[in-house]
Amino acid sequence: MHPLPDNGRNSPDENSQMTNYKLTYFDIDGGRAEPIRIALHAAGIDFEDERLSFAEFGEMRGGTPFSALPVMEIDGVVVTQSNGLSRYVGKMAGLYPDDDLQALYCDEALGALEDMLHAIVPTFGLQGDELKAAREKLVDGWLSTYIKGLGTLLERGGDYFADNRLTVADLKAAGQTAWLRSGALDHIPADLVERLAPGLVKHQDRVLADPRVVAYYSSR
Ligand SMILES: N[C@@H](CCC(=O)N[C@@H](CS)C(=O)NCC(=O)O)C(=O)O
Repeated sequence: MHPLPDNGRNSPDENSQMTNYKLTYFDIDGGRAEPIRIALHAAGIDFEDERLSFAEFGEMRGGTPFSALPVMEIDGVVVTQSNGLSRYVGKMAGLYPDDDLQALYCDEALGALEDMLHAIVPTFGLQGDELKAAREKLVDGWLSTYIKGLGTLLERGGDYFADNRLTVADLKAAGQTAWLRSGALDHIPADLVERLAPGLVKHQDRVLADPRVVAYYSSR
């Protein structure tokens, strides 16, 4: 239980200011839950950060509404969908635009980043030549389309995707840029983002240097 921070975005209702949050995701510093974790920390909200191994998730998979993570329990009520959760927590953290058009830009980036993940995920579990062919097809096709498109969205926004300031879209983008650049994905060149949308690389550095992001990782 915790008092929500007084950032002018919360209901003044006394009851709404004592809420239990439990976020369940894999035990990785990244992925779909990371923007939610960072935003919860930035909002000063205590939460239970449940981290499951892949084996543990395998055992309880059917226990989540869509057999997937993250899930968040808000006073015991289970809620899914990472982008919706990022928006919800982002509003409490001051990491989501108040202006409707800027909110649309933020949502657009969140949606495109999610689509990019959905293009990559079907290659998980493939092996050998099959994996190589699928990943090369991605690099020649959809993955490059998404990277270039996200670079264009960022150019429109300037230093950030929306509202000229850090939002949850930037947190999600920086995580995915880091992942693509890490070399962890076989047959996806680690310099692909740099070649197609160098602005996203500078953006990743900018986001990682933000005091709220630095404070989150210092707390880990
Ligand atoms: N639309 C959902 C997608 C959730 C999702 O696919 N999560 C992945 C991990 S990031 C998962 O749990 N996959 C289960 C599996 O691959 O078995 C969201 O954004 O939260």
